[in-house]
Amino acid sequence: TKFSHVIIRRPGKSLSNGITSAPELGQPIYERAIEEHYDYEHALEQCGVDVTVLPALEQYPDSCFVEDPAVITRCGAIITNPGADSRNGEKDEIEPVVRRFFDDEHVKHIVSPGTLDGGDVMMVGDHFYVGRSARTNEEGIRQFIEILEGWGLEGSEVPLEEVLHLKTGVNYIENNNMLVSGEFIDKPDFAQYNKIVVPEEEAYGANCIWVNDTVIVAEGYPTVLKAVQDLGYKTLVVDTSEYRKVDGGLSCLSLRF
Ligand code: CIR
Repeated sequence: TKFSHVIIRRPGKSLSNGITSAPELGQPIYERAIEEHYDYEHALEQCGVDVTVLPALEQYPDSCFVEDPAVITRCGAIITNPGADSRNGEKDEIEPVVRRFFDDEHVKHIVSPGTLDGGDVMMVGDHFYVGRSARTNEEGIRQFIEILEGWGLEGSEVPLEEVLHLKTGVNYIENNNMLVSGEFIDKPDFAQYNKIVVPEEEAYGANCIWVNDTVIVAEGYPTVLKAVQDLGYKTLVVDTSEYRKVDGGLSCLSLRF
């Protein structure tokens, strides 16, 4: 795997009204969120990818989390049908952007009653693990796997019990290495990988991204950072604490392909 493109979208002031499971963390502060977003952009640039920056969409508070309305594979793109009502319209905003990179034949859709959020999809080579969550349903997964198989790729379902999205708790950083936390530590689906177990108090830090042999790690998760460095990766650290307040992290903030 090597990525050449990344798509990100600036947060809007409405980010403070994003969906959250952790209101006790307070609302994101726009000025800080923008600063963090610039830092994220610059980290990506250091990984040798071409970064497309989209403008904020105030009508969709969670729209900076571009990972959810689309999944991009090496064979084509899938526009999802996001499972949260307030986010569903984001699919129509991302589609024209995705079409800059793929022709008609290579853009497919998840359609109702199927729902799916890209945050529930984890790519491991040509295999895609798909979390069945509050956002992603059985029919969405069925359609998704059917599209993958049409391209010679494959997928499998992973039922979720605790976390919002699959990648909230498990992330693949290539070379057979997988960061696992909470409910994913003992899941048989991931037994074959070299698992890096993330301690409970650093669970948020499990959401790292691999971008061309550099792993970007969230700031403030020293055990995760050291474990990734000990595996021999180059690392970059980015503060995503404003996004954490609305359940967002490093992977949600970009589409990488
Ligand atoms: C949401 O609840 O949809 C947003 N507040 C956070 C989305 C995070 N996205 C992701 O994990 N892929």
